[in-house]
Amino acid sequence: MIRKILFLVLLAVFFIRIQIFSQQLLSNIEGRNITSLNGKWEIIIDPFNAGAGNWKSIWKDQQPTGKNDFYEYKFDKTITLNVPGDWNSQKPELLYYEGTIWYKKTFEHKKNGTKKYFLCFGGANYNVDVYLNNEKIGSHEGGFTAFQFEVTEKIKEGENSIIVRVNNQRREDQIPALNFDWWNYGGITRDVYLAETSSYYIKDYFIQLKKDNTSQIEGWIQLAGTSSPKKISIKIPELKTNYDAETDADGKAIISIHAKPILWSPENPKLYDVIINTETDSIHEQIGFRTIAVNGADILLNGKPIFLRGINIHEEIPQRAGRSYSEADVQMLLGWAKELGCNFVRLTHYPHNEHMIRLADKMGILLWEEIPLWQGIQFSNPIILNKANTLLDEMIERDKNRCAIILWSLSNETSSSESRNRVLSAMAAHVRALDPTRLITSAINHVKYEKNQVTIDDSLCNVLDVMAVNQYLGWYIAWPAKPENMEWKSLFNKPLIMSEFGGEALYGNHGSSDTASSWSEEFQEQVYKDQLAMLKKISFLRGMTPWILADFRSPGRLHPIYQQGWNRKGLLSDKGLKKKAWFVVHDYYKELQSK
Ligand code: GCB
Repeated sequence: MIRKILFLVLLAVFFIRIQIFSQQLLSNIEGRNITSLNGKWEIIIDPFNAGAGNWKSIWKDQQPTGKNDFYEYKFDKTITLNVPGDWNSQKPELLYYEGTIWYKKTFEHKKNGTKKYFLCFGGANYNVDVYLNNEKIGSHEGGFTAFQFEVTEKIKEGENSIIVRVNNQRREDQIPALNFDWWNYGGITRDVYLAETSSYYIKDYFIQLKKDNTSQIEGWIQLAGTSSPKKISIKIPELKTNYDAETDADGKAIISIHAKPILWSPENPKLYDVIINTETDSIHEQIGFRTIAVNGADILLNGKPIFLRGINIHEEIPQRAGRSYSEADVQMLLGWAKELGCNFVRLTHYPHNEHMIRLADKMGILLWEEIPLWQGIQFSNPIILNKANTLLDEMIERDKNRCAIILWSLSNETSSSESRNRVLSAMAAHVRALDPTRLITSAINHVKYEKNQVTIDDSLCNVLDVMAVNQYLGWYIAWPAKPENMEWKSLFNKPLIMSEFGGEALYGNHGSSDTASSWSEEFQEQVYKDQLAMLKKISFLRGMTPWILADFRSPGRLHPIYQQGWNRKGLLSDKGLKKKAWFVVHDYYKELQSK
């Protein structure tokens, strides 16, 4: 009996995994033939999820047909939300909303029988069901990764209707789980497109410098919709390369191109036009070439040691108190990072929208990208590893050709346990198999404090390339000794990034520099001065990302005067104004740059 139950559980897990893995994204959506479905979508707010049952069945979008017929729902052109965009910042009554909203959009379509069509969502938080012309075409779980559905058979000539059910309720078996320190923005938060491809098409590709070799470009091109060999070519005009290859029975071609590109770096973010052609399809990309590696405690960019002058950024525009989603939004966020003197950004705590990653490539800002595996995760639940690996797949599938990204991060602040170690080690192996060219990290917060000594001893570091520690000495933890007398040790000969440190201050609030409850700019400034006094002495420190660029909304921040639903650890206020601590970091980064 027990064996039978075990078998059924395994079978269920296997099928869920198959369902989750059926994704596989068409990469570089904006480089395709696309029609935007952004704009106003009609909505129905459904806090009890009543429209998902047989009784109301909102996805059927039924209209009364006789005198005795009626339906207790209706999409209406006067009740709309903008897509992309979170719902919380668009209507006051949705500020704290956690539940279901149904979205509807109609669009005209001219069908070409020789083409294939894909409905592509950049992201929607958190659980989503998608219906095209009243038929379900798929589901997706996870608030920060892209998903797509092929709709070639279901799309019609003339008017089509998309209905999407989005539900952002927090649950303990989700990633993130019940608690997290940011706003649970719901909705279709990123761009939506209809993409058109030829019958066989370039689905995906991975084009990078070979690890540790700056004159060999390697990778693969994956076609879909064909099982016979097809010719492909890759042109990089500036490098005068024109590489021809043929796909195998799985539609894959391995590429290896001898070339000597100018190497991409923050100082010279050189991108090359790359054009991939098949007989029926063509894709244009911009790719930068660089290597990234570690050697003992050093991080090597293009073979040379680098110090990462970083900052943490949430995907939020504080002045609008809403999710960032556009090119203009990310220009502001990365513009601030540049002004601060950064060459590196930690994209907390989830994959940000694709505009962000592409702009970082252009601006020369190195990136750390992570999945929202943030405290309180149910590691002992067998479903969690599948969900985490799926998020890693989706993140890496979308961003693997962006040279700005040097670090994939597995998690943030997890406590050591048998199940945590097993899950995170399996995730690390999964990432290495997907992308052997980049480094792996994870932000830990369990270090050993003994008087003036701090020891990094979390065994998770064994599977990482770069250690990362979040610590709040001077804020959540009182200084056990003078900051300049603190000594850091590590059981591992690896580079360290101080991935979080800081304290809170309300902009414009002035007071004591030695009393945390003053919430003053002076206190926060002192935390930064003390932290730098300590950080400068850590011999294996190779980067830092203070917490955080700007104040951000978080429902758990309850102080009625100083917080009002905002985490106030920003170097910038919720209006984008510079607090005193900004200048401490800014001046230190300037000093580092002049060395
Ligand atoms: C942390 C978390 C971050 C929080 C921050 C804080 O350790 O990683 O998500 O926002 O502390 O402000 O407490």
